[in-house]
Amino acid sequence: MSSHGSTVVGVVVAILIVGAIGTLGYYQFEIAPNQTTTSSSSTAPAVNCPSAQCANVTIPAGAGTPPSGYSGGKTTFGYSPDAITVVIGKNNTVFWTNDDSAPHTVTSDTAGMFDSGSTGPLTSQGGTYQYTFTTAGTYTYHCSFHAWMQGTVKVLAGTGTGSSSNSASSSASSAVSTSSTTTATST
Ligand SMILES: [Cu+2]
Repeated sequence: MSSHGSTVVGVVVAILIVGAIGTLGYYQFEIAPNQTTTSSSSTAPAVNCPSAQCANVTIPAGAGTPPSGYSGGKTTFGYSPDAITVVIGKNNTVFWTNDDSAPHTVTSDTAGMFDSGSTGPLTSQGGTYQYTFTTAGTYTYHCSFHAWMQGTVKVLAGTGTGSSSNSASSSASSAVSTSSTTTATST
């Protein structure tokens, strides 16, 4: 009677142990890999500025070599487009991408206003840099490595009053996150 009882207890304990191992195995092989995937994908997306909210400027391949016939001074070669016009509250974040193998910078001609830096993100192919202009005006910039590279950003004041432009910018920022998700998926 007592030996039969301890056999039953032993079987129950064995079932509990098998169940616990099975649960651990399920966790390691089914749940844990998903957590790994989640953490790696959160580091993956680079900053991508949606075209609807940004003005995009590309530094094309070959920009590090002077244009043919170059005889010094600044040219329209190196930033594409070299001159852009943006509107505050609409597309006043300018987003530069270096498609060239040579290092470049986006350096404001107004000292200290903005500068991607001589060791900054635009020194790598595929690197990006962005700056948001908040005051109307015309701003010129250059590449600190290549004398022929000169760009211009003309910033226009947005339309509407202060309070309505606030609501416009908050709806605009939700549009930013929506389309950056789209961009990350298509990349
Ligand atoms: Cu350059």
